Amino acid sequence: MAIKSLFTTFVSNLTYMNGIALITGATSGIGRATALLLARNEYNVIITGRRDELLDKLEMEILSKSSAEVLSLCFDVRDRSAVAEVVKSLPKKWQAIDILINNAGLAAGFAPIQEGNIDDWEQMIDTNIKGLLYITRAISPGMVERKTGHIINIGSIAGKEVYDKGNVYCGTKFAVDALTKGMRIDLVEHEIKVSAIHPGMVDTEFSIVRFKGDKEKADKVYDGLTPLYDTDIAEAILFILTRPPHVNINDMVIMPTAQASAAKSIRHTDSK
Ligand code: NDP
Ligand code: 8X3
Repeated sequence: MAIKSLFTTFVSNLTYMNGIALITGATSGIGRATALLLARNEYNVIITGRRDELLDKLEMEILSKSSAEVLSLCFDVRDRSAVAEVVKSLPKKWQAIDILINNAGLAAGFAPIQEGNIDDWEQMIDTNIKGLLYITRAISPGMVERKTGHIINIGSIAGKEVYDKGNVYCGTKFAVDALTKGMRIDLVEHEIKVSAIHPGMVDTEFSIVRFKGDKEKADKVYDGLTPLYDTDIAEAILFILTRPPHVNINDMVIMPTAQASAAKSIRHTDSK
């Protein structure tokens, strides 16, 4: 652990561990798996999301499976004043956030541009781009002040390649890719690392959300292939976080072996 981080942990009065990680979108999927893995690897975790009961459940699970300390914060990343207020009102011992995992996000709908639902577009833009910015704007000044920090943005293969009917979701993830590069340029002089992970298909609640609860449509996305699991991405996050101080992983694209690109995957059909 870097001396700087040791100091941060000492002044924050939290039990000495690897630092404090705030994970947005920890109630499900990649965020949830990441919170559990980081807690098991001696990070204290701040878990966030809109579903209070799932935060409570995860908090209990973390406490039962690790010696990490946990703080649950229930808020909507789209609510600019709520984000600012939540960060401003952090209990003293949780204020020195070392790691920010910008994970909260979603795809809503799957339609060609001429038929797209504008409310869906706004939800994706407000969550995936503006929400990520609100959180980053609230937390990065503390990192700058302490001259330490690591921000990991969860982009997507949809931020590297545009696919059929992906339009606005892809647009938001291309924005995450650009913002990651911009943040890294702005924060390098403050010794803050900025990384991004761009996964292909991961079997989470993502497709159920995209298809608005239609489980049959959601299941079809992963039919006949082995997708990534949330733990695969959590492990990559831990790998990125545990590189030595002089190494930063700028960008990581992680795909299921069966998915060569956003649009090309191989599927095995049941011959029976
Ligand atoms: P899940 O739907 O399982 O998890 C999404 C998380 O985001 C939930 O915890 C949800 O919490 C949170 N979230 C969504 N909207 C908001 C909001 N307005 N305010 C606060 N939290 C919010 O999906 P994944 O785990 O797959 O998604 C995580 C990230 O990974 C997303 O950014 C997604 O775009 C990206 N990704 C996913 C891929 C996949 O195939 N699954 C592939 C590539 C990238 P709650 O509902 O409680 O608010
Ligand atoms: C999620 C992966 O390919 O459905 O970001 O866009 S994909």
